[in-house]
Amino acid sequence: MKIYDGVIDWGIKRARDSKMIALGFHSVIDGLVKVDPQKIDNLDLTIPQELSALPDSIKCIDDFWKGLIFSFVNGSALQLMIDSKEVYEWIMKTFGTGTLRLGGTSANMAKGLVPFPFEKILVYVYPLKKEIANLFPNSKNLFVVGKNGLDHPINAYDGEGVDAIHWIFEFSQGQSMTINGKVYTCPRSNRFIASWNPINSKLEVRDPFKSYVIDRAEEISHFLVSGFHIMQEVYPNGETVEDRIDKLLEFVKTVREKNSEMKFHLEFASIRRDRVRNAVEEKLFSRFDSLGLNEVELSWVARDMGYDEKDILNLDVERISQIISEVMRGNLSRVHFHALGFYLLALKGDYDLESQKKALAFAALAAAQRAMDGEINLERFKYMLNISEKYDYKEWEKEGVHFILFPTKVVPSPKITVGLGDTISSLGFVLG
Ligand code: 8BR
Repeated sequence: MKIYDGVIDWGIKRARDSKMIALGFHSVIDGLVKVDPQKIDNLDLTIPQELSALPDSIKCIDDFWKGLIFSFVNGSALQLMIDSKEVYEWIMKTFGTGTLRLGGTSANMAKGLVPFPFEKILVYVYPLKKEIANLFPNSKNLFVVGKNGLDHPINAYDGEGVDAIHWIFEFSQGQSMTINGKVYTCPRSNRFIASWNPINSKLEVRDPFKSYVIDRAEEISHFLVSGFHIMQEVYPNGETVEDRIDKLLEFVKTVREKNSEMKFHLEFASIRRDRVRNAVEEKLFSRFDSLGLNEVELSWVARDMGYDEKDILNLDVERISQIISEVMRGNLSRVHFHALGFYLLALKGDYDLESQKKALAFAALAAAQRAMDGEINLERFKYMLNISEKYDYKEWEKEGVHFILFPTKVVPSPKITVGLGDTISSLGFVLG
């Protein structure tokens, strides 16, 4: 079976025939800072020996250093939320914003979808300041809701400033730093991410986006929701993550009442806080149509359900499909799991299997091409067809769930890998 045959033309036509696609609620500025260890030499700190000894968020300057040093010394990626305005101001004063880049799941998805002939990609950006507006691609099919309705972010921004930022502190293998008089060398190039985003950590759906989507629900076919990974368990005003998720559900319900055909996708991302993850699993899985996640994220879901996470991380397909089946006990009818080398798609009910498969193939070509070149270029998709797949295609049915194991194209030395999961999930969902 030739699973990639005719897929490029099919995807382009499918995109052309699309309606409006909405993306919320996580668009942010990434600030890239290349760490110069000479400048932060001779810190007087005790280095946390294990991950469990780290603070689960940054509440003081010492917490910030602990996170950064842990990442530096171990060469392992780490992301922590900043919970204190004083620390945010101190980082801004000490390091500045760094090099600004567009980030956040929704903005990444927007960037990955606008090169295709979709009619309208509507993205939620709050606060929409000049700095973030300027980072969006200059595409005719990209929109935010501004004061005068749909507009490109650059025509709709309101004021200037960097109110929300995800700092990415990058270090290189071989750099060294002196801590408590001892010299440490970074074993592997890596990054430490410190995120300041109190405005969006409540996952609030604000006007004018909110009323626009409710009023124009008929025009929207797909809605992709993300941003749970920056939520807090309890907010300073006493609200909890469960309260906030209930509010989101009210919005989803209102929109569904206006357009029962609209499909909702939940992009999981790295939700590290247990209570937040549990709230998403318990309250949202059964209320969305589609779910997208990678092996690390599914391993957490498995652990929350009482299974051994290692089976998932080792890509044991039988165990992966078992966990997915359990997750699909509610109304969730589509799960797109992605790993390096294959996707596993699970479907329940009324889906057009041919479209779903072609959408996976198109997503795989897009991910490979983006990995190879750094950004989407439709002209170069055809070259990805020559890469051979390492897994065998497989399709089966178990307990009412249809599974498709879909072999993907893997680029040997990728230029980028950040944001690939967002490209894969969003294309698979909107084209399928
Ligand atoms: P996340 O962003 O959710 O981690 O997903 C990353 C996905 O990108 C992987 O699951 C894999 O499918 C894809 N990917 C990676 Br990582 N490296 C790739 C490569 N070199 N070529 C093609 N796809 C890749």
